[in-house]
Amino acid sequence: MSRIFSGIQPTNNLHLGNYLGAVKNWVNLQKDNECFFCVVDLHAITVYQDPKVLRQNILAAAKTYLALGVDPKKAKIFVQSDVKEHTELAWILNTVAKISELERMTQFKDKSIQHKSNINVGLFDYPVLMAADILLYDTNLVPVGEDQKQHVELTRVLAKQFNHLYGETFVAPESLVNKFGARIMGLDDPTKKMSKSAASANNYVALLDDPKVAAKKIMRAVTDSGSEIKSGSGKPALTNLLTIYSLLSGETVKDLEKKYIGSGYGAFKKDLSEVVEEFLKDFQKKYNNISDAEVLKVLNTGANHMRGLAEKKMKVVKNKIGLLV
Ligand code: ATP
Ligand code: LTN
Repeated sequence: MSRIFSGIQPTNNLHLGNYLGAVKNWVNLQKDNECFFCVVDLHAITVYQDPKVLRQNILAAAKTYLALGVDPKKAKIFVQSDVKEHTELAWILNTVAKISELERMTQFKDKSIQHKSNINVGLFDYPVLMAADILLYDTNLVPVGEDQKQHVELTRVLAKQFNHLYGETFVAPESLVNKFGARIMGLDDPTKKMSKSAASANNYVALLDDPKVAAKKIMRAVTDSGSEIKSGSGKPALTNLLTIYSLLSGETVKDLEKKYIGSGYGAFKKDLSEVVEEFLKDFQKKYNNISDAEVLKVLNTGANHMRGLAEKKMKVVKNKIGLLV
């Protein structure tokens, strides 16, 4: 039994990439591990968020976790800003983190290009807050998509640097990245990852997209040259669509390739669009059945539990560095 921590930013509605790369894994892990799943709202504000929309997105993210199968009886679900120790520990870790290490972070470089007029200190410091999220709870494993591996690596480095300076305090965690589905690509550009903050809504299938609109997005998705339904190098678009199809249907990519021998892209995409449409309908039925009151109760219970753990850990940390406890 391991301690598991992960989180998603409430920057917009969650998309298929977030589900297939992250939450699907969480649902499996909650069975035999101690799991903490967070809505990381303080990370979200490193890019400007409209306050009214952010408030809705925080609840929507938590409802999405529930509707995708995260079970509050098995896992704790909470909002990052409800436990103030995350920011407190982030400050302390700032005194250990090297600017040169943060400058190497790919996400920072990408976001700095995307948000040229708002390259704020929070955007730069983002991985340190993420390290605090993870280290605060003696986390062993961090299930994330491929893009977050580098941040978990940095978390390990910070844990070790802190331990070296002040004595054994933090557990150095490891990332848990699925072999398959860890990097779902954009439907409009299979060379870039599917992202909530992509410029075009045709990049992603949001889990709250109208199922008919989502089906159309699949029909419109970019394909590769040629006409074979095959995955592999030189076929980034088909590899991506086959991955999505396989993960949603449970059929292997090999079986799907066999099934579509001799078919064109049109027939393949039509079937995939139906799989996606059905998945979204089923998800949205569950999502719409969850009231605000119900999700607030889950978040409240989660935050209370996490505060207990966080307060205890912060006492140890403060003591180690010579602060009065
Ligand atoms: P944003 O575009 O706002 O930066 P995002 O779409 O990248 O957001 P995050 O909140 O950063 O989503 O990521 C939440 C989780 O989903 C992380 O574990 C991340 O690795 C995973 N994830 C995000 N995008 C993908 C993707 N395209 N394929 C697989 N996993 C993904
Ligand atoms: N940076 C992550 C979100 C995140 C996270 C975490 C993930 C914040 N804190 C702790 C795992 C563990 C992202 O997906 N963009």
